[in-house]
Amino acid sequence: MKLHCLIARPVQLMILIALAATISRSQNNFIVISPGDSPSTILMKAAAVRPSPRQLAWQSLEFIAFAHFGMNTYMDQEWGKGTEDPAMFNPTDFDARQWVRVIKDAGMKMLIITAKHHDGFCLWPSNYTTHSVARSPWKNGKGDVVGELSNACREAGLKFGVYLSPWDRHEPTYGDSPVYNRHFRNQLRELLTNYGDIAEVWFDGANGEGPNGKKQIYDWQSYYKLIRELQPNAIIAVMGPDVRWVGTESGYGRETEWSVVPDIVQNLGSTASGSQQDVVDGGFAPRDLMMDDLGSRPKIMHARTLLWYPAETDVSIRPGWFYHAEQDNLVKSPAKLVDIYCSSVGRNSLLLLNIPPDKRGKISDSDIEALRGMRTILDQTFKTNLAADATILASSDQPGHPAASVTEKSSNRYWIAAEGALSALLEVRMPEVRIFDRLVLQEELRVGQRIESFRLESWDGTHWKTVTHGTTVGYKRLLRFPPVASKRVRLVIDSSRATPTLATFGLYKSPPTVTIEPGGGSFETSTQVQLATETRDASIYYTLDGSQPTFQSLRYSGPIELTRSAQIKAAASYNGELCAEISEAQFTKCFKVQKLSLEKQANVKYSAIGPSILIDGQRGSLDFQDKKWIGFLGDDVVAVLDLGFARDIHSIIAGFLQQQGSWIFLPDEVQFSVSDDGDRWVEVGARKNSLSRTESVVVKDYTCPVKDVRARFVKISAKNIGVCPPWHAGAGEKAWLFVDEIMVE
Ligand code: FUL
Repeated sequence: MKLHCLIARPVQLMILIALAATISRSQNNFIVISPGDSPSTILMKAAAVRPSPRQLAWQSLEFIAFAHFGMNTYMDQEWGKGTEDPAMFNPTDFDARQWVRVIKDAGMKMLIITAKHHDGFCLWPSNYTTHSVARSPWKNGKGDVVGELSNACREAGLKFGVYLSPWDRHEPTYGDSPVYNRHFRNQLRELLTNYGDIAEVWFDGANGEGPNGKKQIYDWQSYYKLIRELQPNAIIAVMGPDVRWVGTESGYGRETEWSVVPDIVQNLGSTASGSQQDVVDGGFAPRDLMMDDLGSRPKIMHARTLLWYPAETDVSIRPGWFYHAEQDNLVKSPAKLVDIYCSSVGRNSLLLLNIPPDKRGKISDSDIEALRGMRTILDQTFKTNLAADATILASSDQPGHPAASVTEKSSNRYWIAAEGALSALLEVRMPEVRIFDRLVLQEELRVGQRIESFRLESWDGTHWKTVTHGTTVGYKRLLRFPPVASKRVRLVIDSSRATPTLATFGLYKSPPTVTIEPGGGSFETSTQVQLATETRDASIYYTLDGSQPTFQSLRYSGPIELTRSAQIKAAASYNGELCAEISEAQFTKCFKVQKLSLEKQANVKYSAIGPSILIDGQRGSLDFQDKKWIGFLGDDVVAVLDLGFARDIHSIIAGFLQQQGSWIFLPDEVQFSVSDDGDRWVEVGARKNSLSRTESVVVKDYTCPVKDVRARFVKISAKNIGVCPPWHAGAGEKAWLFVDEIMVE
């Protein structure tokens, strides 16, 4: 038995190596699994699937922009009906170059415009419909958004792509399948012939007609054929064969993301075995793309075909895909955008970030500011690879592929372990102890995706300690961890589908952030707050009024004594630069509340941790889902606070939220009463709402100053508007009332 094993192993290895050599010569972005293939053959076949040249070029763009702009921008809606009057489309200050500047400055490499969304309104003067810019007052019907954008992109060296919605709620032929397919191809042809190079065609899967609506059978194959004929380098994304939707619109990709996935295309097996054509163009029909895992071992073992089908993560910088002034306060923060970047680009996916221009036809200031902040944090973090000058040792390598390749900046080389190795080790020796908290790895995709699990270890003088670990790497893997100080680290590749390769190894340090201690809360008379950074030679600048810290702000020199409510924002300054990541904490001066009771309980969906959230000193943000708000559907809020004993009261404050897009409205009126015994109440004031119900998202405090009032109990009664107003999408339905925080000073 033993002997058999000893003999069999090298023989098996040789067979596998021979097989690997045959497979690796195949340059296909798909491979057929034969019924008798063993698990190791299947793994090797998976590792041999390569991106097509257009997929490879697309992947290296990393970060690209989406712009949802069109009739919906002017109608203030997300999905138009197709009956909108073209006269509504009228940008007052359309500026394609401004879009391109903003997108380029943010580090994005392509712009994809919604040339036609579901409402059918075309942003170019299509010859096949009257529902377009040609019928709008903008530039007297002579304007062409697609034209101006494609020119501006070309001028600035940015790639250009188009979103053309197959679902068209305006086009009368929609539902008459062959006729509409012809119409759709005609429009596609216009876009693909009149606007220079098109790098990506984005087909969306939405079809909201419902069971009783028009049933249109899309002739996808004919669309793909036309694209390949007219723009052979264009990527066909989402409802297309080159790139798949990551499966969520949150901006967060999978921890384990394989670009090689099985059987996601119907009829692929038969198409592949019967021809040498570009198999992914045949019989395409995506299946469930929302699963947690699409391509790991258990998923590929029973596949008929494996293909290169990488993920694209689309997400909007705002809650909506289109611009709504109401959402100007809800733009994702720089830190959130960085988190999204690390969880998409950093998880083997491409990030497609939507920045919807406003009614002027320009990207709004709030979005520009968020993008700038994000770019600064990314630049400050990834400026210097701390392993760039390290000595790299590998468990093995191959001629022409030394370990040192992984830190070479502008070389095409990559490291590859010895033929047949399925695990490997890279040791990185830096000239001195360095502090790092980010790891960046890249596989060499020209030879496929192979690594299945890895870990980073650091040498603490006596032991190797695990710093972080992961599964897939692919195009890029970015991992964040608490700062580590060491001069020796090693990357242990525990498992790989074929000989491990690596094109990039990078260690980075994110700019220092400030910790605020305590992290916020309420206090009665005064409180002390301490600020610190993990880097000793960084200084700290801060503000107390919620404004952005600058070099002109207060410089931290010791504990801050607060005697008034404050919103602290702080940033570290390091190497002469102010770090873009801002820390913040809220401190509220108010009496300690012994007990708070609500006359009517909150709606179960928005009851947070319970009524005590209303007096925890932490204010609800502009995000109604932040678990700090308490929500009431159709009901009023009546809250009674027991201060424990009689206090001299100067003011009573209650905060409310308005976000009418989510059916949340400010109360019309809030009444404030006090009592000595919790039984007999005296009203001490009332505040009416002065803001319009159409007003954008706001948090509003209803403040009631009082004089010569001494009491133990305080009551706040806020009136829900009852039902959504007649002009609102939810007209006549129950309205929400959201409250947080209640403070008595
Ligand atoms: C979805 C569409 O319905 C949205 O409006 C948006 O265009 C998004 C990117 O795709 O399916």
